[in-house]
Amino acid sequence: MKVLLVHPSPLLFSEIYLRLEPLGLECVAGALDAAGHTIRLIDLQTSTEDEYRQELRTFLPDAVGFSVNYLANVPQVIDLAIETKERLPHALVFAGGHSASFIADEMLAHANGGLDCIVRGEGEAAAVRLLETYAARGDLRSVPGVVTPAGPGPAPSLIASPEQHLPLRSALRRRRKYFIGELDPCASIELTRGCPWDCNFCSAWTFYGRSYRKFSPEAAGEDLARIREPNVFIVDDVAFIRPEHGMAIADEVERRGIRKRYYLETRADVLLRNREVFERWTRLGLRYMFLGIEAMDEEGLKRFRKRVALTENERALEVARELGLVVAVNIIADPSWDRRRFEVVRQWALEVPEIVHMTVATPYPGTEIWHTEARELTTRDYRLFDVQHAVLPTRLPLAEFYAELVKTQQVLARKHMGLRAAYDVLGITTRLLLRGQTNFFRMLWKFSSVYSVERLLADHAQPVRYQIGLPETRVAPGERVPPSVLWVHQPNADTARELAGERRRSASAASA
Ligand code: B12
Ligand code: SF4
Repeated sequence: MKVLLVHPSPLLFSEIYLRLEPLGLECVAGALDAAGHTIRLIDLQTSTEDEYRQELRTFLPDAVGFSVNYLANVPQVIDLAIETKERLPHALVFAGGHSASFIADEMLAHANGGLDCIVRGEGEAAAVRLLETYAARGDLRSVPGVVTPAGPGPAPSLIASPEQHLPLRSALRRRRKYFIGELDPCASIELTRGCPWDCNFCSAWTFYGRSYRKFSPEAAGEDLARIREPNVFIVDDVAFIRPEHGMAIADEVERRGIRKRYYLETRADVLLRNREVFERWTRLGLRYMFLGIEAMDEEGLKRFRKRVALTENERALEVARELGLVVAVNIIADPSWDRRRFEVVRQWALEVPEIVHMTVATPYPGTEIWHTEARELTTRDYRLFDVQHAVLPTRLPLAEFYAELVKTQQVLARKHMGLRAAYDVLGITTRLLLRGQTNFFRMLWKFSSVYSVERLLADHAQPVRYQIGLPETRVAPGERVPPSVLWVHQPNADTARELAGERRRSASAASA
């Protein structure tokens, strides 16, 4: 079958700091390719909707699959799905991905026949089964994870091994458009899948039923060796949780003589516990690290169920500095913040050498706070659920809240601009421009045109055609939301074992 896979357009956040390849879609492409299908992949982060229409006309796909990892992309995908169904009534039109998995029924209702089904959970095996079933004119509801307008099929099942089909990176054009900061161009890779923690604002763990699976060092080495780009973003939610795994991949990287520069994300307690692994990876090319700090006080950390102490965050920043890493951290601004809270963050951000990002606390489907948040949503426009807009009532008038947010973002951006001067001294921008890599350079100048109070307020004033549904299950703040309500993949024996092990390790690290 001819299959066209589509990643939607970028959102506010990725207009500035980074643009990354659609790895999940490439994984699905890898599995479909191995099953004998002809694949094309179009990424609307780097192509236009007109180019998409052109693909429909020239390629005439039998099936079109959209990736919906982000709620804010839902309206665009619904519109494109409806249009696709009109143009190619016999093609199977489906969607999958992180957000689609949490709001499958809702998306099918919005699309009103434009989408034949949603694939919940991991896409590799399910997409292959789906196309087989469609080709045989079977009932799509026989495929695990599939939800159709007529109802759901069996529950999604975790694939036996995520490394069975490596991502089909060759399906993606314009690869030089992907970058993060000065890591330009930059590819992405997975070394593990899932997260054993359970922060209440996050849906990474609820998607995978709190499971945590590792790619074998051989598969990780093989995938890395296939990457042509000199820079690599490791997409794992928490990198190098298990030190022996991080070391075994490092052995493999050394054995193969792979030399890249890396960006990864991890937690403060993992960095403190496995310092020697990160140290070794800095020798292999690790340059940038994102640490999920989230709050600047114990109370905030507790509120997010981060399971990390403030002192650990502080120590982890020191360790990262000692290792010579450039560290980015994120602080979550709550809509209840007043001017003073923003001012405290601004002061702190100026005092620390780290790159500081700020997002706005946003409950969204798949997270516990979606079910426990007592405050009423002030908007149900999917496009505003991008953690850059306030979707809960702000204590300050909205325009003033945004004025504080933008002022803070500006202070943080000026630090980036300061970095620009440093990069110039180091010749980084010149070198990149000489190689024709302009992504990083553009990013340095774009900031003020993207982050402005007027633009944020104008986003709230747009007409809303598709509204996000409200949670059916409400739970009191602090109470647990049952996995049957929250989780896409249900727990299995491996999950339970991994969790028990992680709790033991955390407890012994805390008492050490
Ligand atoms: C890399 C990444 C990004 C990249 C974007 C990458 C890209 N081009 O898609 C960047 C850094 C830009 C990014 C930004 C944001 N991200 Co992000 N991101 C991730 C991260 C860490 C990894 C994604 C990934 O590549 N995973 C590996 C691949 C293999 O998995 P996958 O994409 O989920 O794909 C699998 C399935 O979902 C499914 N699938 C996916 N697409 C399709 C399509 C079809 C047709 C089918 C059948 C199946 C299918 O099959 C795939 C293989 O099994 C995830 C966390 C995670 N663990 O997934 C968060 C995550 C997806 N991001 C999240 C969020 C909140 C954001 C932000 C809004 C805020 C932020 N500060 O992080 C921004 C804004 C996004 C935007 N578009 O502007 C949330 C999603 C929440 C939500 N429901 O909306 C996640 C889960 C992180 C979290 N901790 O909660 N992100
Ligand atoms: S915020 Fe990070 S540590 Fe917490 S559950 Fe999400 S991915 Fe895991």
